[in-house]
Amino acid sequence: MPALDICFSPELLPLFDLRGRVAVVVDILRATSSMVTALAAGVTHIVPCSELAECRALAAQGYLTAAERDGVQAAGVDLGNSPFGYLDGVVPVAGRAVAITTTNGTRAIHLALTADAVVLGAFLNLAAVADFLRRQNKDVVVVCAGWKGNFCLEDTLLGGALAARLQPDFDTTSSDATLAALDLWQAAKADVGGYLLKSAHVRRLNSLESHQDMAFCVKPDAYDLVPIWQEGRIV
Ligand code: 3SL
Repeated sequence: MPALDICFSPELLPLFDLRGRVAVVVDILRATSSMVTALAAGVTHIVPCSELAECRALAAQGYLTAAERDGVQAAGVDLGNSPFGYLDGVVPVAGRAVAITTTNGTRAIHLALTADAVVLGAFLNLAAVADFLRRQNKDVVVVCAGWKGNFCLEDTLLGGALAARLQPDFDTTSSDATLAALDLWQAAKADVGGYLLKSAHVRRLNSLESHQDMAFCVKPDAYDLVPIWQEGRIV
């Protein structure tokens, strides 16, 4: 039976051997939720960039640019990191490619690339990711993007929700990290949005926009798609 483990922070990734495993990168608030939404809104593909300059350089090749640093949209780009940026029609996104850089999410994607497959997980596509993982029948590591190397509640909750969805087909009892995430999920699942009001990132993003974003990002199973890394891009 394949096993599901959870890496609470990219800083812990050196302790994991991702070869032979599927990595599910999660940054619920908000990078992976926004990327799922972007693809659902008709974006053709996404290039996750480490640096703003890299992102801006791709604008010359016709890419839309999206960038967030410390929770706010960077200067001189088309989009920030709100999922509503892909839905509100202010910037038409259907049929366009997006170059994106964010504080933690895009970094976590790059750090996970030694895995056999790298997919993006969010509450928005939880059922689709669970179905995908069942078909792969490989060990899974949920890579939480965290915040600047630190543990965060929202990504860990997604790990617990995914583990719960994969029971009893996956081993979710061998790793203390997975057991802890499952306990956290039990505590929060009745009202994920309410639970996350106390999280550091929601307090950090203490604005109307971020509360709307959070309410959207915790909706389960809104989109039936699994963003996957293929040849330098997320499709
Ligand atoms: O750090 C990231 O990758 C972002 O998701 C953070 S924020 O929610 O856009 O502030």
